[in-house]
Amino acid sequence: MTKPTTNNFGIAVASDDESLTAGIQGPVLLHDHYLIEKLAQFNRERVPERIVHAKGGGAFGELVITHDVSQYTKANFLQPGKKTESLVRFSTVAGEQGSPDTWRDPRGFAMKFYTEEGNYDLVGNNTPVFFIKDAIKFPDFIRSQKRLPGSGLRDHDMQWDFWTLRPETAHQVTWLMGDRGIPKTWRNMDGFGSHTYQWVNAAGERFWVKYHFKTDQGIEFLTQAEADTLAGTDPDYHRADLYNEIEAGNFPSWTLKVQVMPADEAEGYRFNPFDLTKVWSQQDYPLIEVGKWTLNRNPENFFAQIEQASFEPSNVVPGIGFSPDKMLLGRVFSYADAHRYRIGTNYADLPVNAPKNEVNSYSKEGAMRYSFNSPTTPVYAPNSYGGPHADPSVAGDEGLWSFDGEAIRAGYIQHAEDGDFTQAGTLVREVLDDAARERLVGNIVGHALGGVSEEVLLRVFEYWKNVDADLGKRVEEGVRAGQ
Ligand code: HDE
Repeated sequence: MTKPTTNNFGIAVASDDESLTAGIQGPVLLHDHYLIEKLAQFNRERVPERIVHAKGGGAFGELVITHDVSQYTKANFLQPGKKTESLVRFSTVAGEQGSPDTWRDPRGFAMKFYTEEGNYDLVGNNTPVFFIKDAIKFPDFIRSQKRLPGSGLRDHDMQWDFWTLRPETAHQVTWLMGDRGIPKTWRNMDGFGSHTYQWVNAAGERFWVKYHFKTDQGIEFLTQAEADTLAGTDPDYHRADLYNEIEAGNFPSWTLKVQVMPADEAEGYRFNPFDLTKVWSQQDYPLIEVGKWTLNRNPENFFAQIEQASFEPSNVVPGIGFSPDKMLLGRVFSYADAHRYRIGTNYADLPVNAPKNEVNSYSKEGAMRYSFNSPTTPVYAPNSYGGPHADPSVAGDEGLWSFDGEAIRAGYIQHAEDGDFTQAGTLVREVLDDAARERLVGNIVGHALGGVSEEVLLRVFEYWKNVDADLGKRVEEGVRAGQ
């Protein structure tokens, strides 16, 4: 026999099948408060979906530091031998919650590390770069990738209109239209912090750093045709794969590596190291191995632990800091703002979001607040009654850098080899093999034939010729042949 059903307040209920009526087929009675509780609760089961990255899935795991990077960072959880519990959420970007996992899109790769110094969130993607380089463009960019205001339909013309009017998108669009645009599973893709972050060691020396999570399962992708089929037959294909593999005890893992640039090398580097549309050549800054990150536990409840999970680039711990990357600095505001709106003021209280170490915050009250300090802890600082005090000797400085103080709206400083198309061209000519280039052309042609106007098409051909003359020529020939 199972336990007796109760209402939300532990009171046993008589039926889950019959509403209370005045006699058979009589009026339903208002004081059937359990009927009302069920219907009212049902109406309120959703929180607003994420405005981007709405469709996803995730799991818990562990980061183990296998190499010594203490010369670069004092972050406690990055010291040799440290083990830290972790949460990840993988996602697509533009699709809504019910959209297929296998649409062509970058994949979100949002990681949370429950460190002894507070939660460290590294909220990246499966590509090392991004479409734009200033947060002010983000709403425009995302709207161009979603739906037309009139019909509510997605529109390739709108996507290419935006991309071809903002040439800095070329590097990311090359990644997007290539094999990395549709990973075979979330286990078969790399993860990147994407931005340049700052590491600070115990001596206060500063380094710029790029994170790489190299999949130990190998990079594998779906062709456009395979992905289109799965979008219809198994729209939750990626979510199911991760869940089932972990259930079966096949724990996926990634090797964490970093590129490290001493702070004083940034100014002279051939690319602006803070421009999110650019990578650092691994010839210039080789990958340094740091640790092993393994996913080994599924969520017990998808809504409580994945839908309500909150990740924020503002969560940095001592030894880690920000950088002049304007996209990162915009995100440092935006994510906590999104969580306060989407989940609620006290979202950090939810078990999946709460740190494992002690919270000595002066935050209090607000909707659904249930954690609180001792009755004698003052609710203000400074105070004379033993309340917590801010202590710079244990706090990190979140990354400092030198700059001139004039307020200005300007782009990035142009370095020797900076250019909107240079790294995309390098990717096409030096990284992709013939077969991958062939698939890239096919994916671009297929997408461009999806209703893009002639005026925009002419810019699309120019855009790809700027990336690589031969590629652009093949794209134009392919589109013209398909019209
Ligand atoms: Fe996001 N992004 N983003 N983003 N992003 C969100 O936060 C935002 C950007 C990324 O699984 C939102 O909780 C701004 C880059 C991931 O819960 C929102 C800018 C990268 C996730 C938001 C960017 C990302 C998000 C939407 C331009 C890769 C899902 C709901 C400055 C490096 C995290 C939410 C999860 C989610 C803002 C650009 C990755 C709106 C303002 C670049 C993986 O706050």
